[in-house]
Formats: sequence, C-alpha cells, structure tokens
Amino acid sequence: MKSLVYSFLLFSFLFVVEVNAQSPKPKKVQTIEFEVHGACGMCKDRIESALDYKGVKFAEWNKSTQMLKVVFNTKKIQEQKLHELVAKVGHDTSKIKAKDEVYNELPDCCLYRDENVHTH
Ligand SMILES: [Cu+2]
Repeated sequence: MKSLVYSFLLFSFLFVVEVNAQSPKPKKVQTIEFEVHGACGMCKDRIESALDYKGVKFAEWNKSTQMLKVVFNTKKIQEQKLHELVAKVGHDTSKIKAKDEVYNELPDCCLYRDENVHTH
C-alpha cells in the first residue's frame, strides 16, 4: 500500500512538472544578430566586453562575418542600447556609427575603417 502512495506522489509530481513546462510564459530572452565592424582579436574582446552589461546574457562577435550575436533580457535592456554600448567603445554597428574621437584612439591594428590595415 505504501509503495502505491509513493507511486502516486511521484506521478503527481511529474505531472506538475510537465504542466509547468508547457504553460506559456512571456518571452523575455531574445537573441539577435547585427553587423559590427572590427579588425582583430582585440576588437573582439573590446566588443564583447562592452556588452558585459546588465541584461545581456551572452555576446559573441565573429570577425569573418562581422556579425555580433547577442542574447539579452528585453525587460532589462533594449536593442538600441546594445548598439550604443558597442559604438561607445569605437565600433560602428549597422545602426550607430562610432564617434571619430573614439575611433581614432583605437590601436592601429583595430582601425577597421582604413582598408590598408588589412593588407600589411
Ligand atoms: Cu582590433
């Protein structure tokens, strides 16, 4: 009899877990990709560090595709802010161009706007 009770409890527990897993929740976590210009591994670190920010769960920049992937909580941070954070450290995004003063402060290897950088 006791084992029957345990089985029932276990079954109930599994049922509750199942129902919770299926109940629709408002989608808070969003993944987006947008273009960010950069030139080297230092750029990658700089771009990803800039997104070490409240509400951002994951950020990865791909040098060869010039695309940045970001996973973020839409209740804590907006897409526009992600672009601002990246532009602020000197990298042009598909929405915001970095200020020249900031861009000019970047190390030579990072000057992605200058075509000659990639040919030396
Ligand atoms: Cu760089």
